Amino acid sequence: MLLCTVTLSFLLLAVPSVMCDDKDSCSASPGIPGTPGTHGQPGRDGRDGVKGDPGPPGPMGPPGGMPGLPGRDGLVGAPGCPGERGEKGEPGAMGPPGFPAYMDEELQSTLYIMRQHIMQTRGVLALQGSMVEVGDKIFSTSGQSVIFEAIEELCAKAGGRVAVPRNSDENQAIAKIVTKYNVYAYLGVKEGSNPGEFFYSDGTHVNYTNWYPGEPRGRGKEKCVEMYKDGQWNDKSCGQYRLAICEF
Ligand code: MMA
Ligand code: CA
Repeated sequence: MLLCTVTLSFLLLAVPSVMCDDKDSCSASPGIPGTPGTHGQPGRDGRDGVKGDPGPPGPMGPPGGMPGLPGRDGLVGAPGCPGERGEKGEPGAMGPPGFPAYMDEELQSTLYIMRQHIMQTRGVLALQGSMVEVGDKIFSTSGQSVIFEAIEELCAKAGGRVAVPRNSDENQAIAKIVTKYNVYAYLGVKEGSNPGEFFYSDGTHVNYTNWYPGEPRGRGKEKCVEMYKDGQWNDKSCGQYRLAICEF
């Protein structure tokens, strides 16, 4: 539009400069170019350009703004240590009444089989001579000869204690094993701090003894007790190898 206006103004100004003097031809001299026209009106706005890239993030806002929303839950942690054992609960309510034991056929047959198995095992051990029964007690040996402490450990592991006679029947039963194995055995008694005073492993004072004449004469230097083959006792140092006999 601006270009159009300029061209038109130039043509109008050029007309007076044409020279003509009655001849067939006219000679003309170029006119003086006119002054440029005034600027036209500004054109219309062009079409919208393509959308630009997003700008960089803005500066951090001033402190004291609203806190953001809480983040997502983290991963599940490792399990913690077990807690302390709680107190024992109240006993439960009594169950419904059952059969009397003598009418319970299944229970009766289980008892019959168990009794049979116990009798068989007893027979095997008694035949080997490694076990002797006296009243409610059973004395038994592993056949090993070891120091006193090892016998204590061995018997405890088996669920028993070092054999110790509480009466002459029990003394005879242990003597039987000592004779059969032909090795003296340590008994489950030990001397206390007062020489000549002997105690059972539960700390009570001995109330049956069968000392060899003149024993104990270790005067506090022989803390353990051994049994000879005839069943008599002698106080002895604890580090000897003696037959391990336990009681159950
Ligand atoms: C050994 C030892 C003692 C015991 C005497 C008996 C020499 O020591 O076995 O315990 O009293 O023999 O003579
Ligand atoms: Ca002695």
